[in-house]
Amino acid sequence: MKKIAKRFLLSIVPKSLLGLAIFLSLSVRAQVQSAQVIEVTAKKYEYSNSPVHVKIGTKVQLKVTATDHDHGFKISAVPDAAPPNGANGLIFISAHDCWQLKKGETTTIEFLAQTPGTYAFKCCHTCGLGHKGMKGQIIVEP
Ligand SMILES: [Cu+2]
Repeated sequence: MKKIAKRFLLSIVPKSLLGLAIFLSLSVRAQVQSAQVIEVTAKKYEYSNSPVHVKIGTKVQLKVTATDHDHGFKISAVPDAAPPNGANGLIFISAHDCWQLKKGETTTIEFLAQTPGTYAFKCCHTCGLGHKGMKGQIIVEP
């Protein structure tokens, strides 16, 4: 009786592991496919495509390219007018205080748009007279 049970287990375990592996690879692929790619260029003293509109729950790949000069990208993870202790509404894969945008290079910034609201971003690399006014917004729609 025990032998049969053991044989049964041996025959079924590898199949279920294989099934799990296939399931995991499919779900990882689905997640990669569902990311929305948004291209933004940065130049003195503006960001193209601003305000950027995304739907709640979207995984976003922001591809930011500085075209004329080095620039930077600093974004608030909490929406405008949120309480100071409010939870992050943008969930970053890899959070940075300031992404450095090298002229001619594309920087990919990935996040999940979890909470509706307006998220301000700005240049954080001194780039000239209009630097302080170099701003944009991401609007997460419900
Ligand atoms: Cu700047």
